Amino acid sequence: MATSLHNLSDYDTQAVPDASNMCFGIVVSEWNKEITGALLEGTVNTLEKHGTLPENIHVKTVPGSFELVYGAHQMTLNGGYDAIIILGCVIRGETPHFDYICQGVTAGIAHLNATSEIPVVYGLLTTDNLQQAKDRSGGTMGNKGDECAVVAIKMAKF
Ligand code: DLZ
Repeated sequence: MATSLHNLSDYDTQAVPDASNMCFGIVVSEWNKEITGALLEGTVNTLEKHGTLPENIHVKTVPGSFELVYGAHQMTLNGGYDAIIILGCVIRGETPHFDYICQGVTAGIAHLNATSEIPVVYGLLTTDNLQQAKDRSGGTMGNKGDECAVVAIKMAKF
């Protein structure tokens, strides 16, 4: 959880394994593209910062966050990845749709982690408004994409 006490881009670089021999799959949602594009940029930059080759970072897009589970599942079936990262942003609206999407994606990714051999990293921003999403995709709270990249590298090494 991003709080005023924790910046999503702050981490101990010494504690991150070398990622030069690792291969990652990223599934990114087109909904709230301004935000998910910034998440993707942070993720890719941080993976490369720790040695991952650009050709070993495979990015696929899906229409919305609800489709992230399907995309990640397909990547686990394809194999060849050390870890998979999903990136999405769901912003609360006036209907319960927000809750259904968040619950569906969260349960789906948890299920994949419990049943597949490849770790799937949860990069879903769930915010009350656009400003909170901006704050967490390269703004005042850092970038969730940086955090996801570090988690993916650590889980690949697990
Ligand atoms: C329909 C919908 C709504 C209302 N809001 C969002 C959102 O804030 N973020 C997001 O990633 N996707 C949203 N979607 C689209 C759903 O995730 C999904 O693509 C559609 O319900 C079709 O399955």
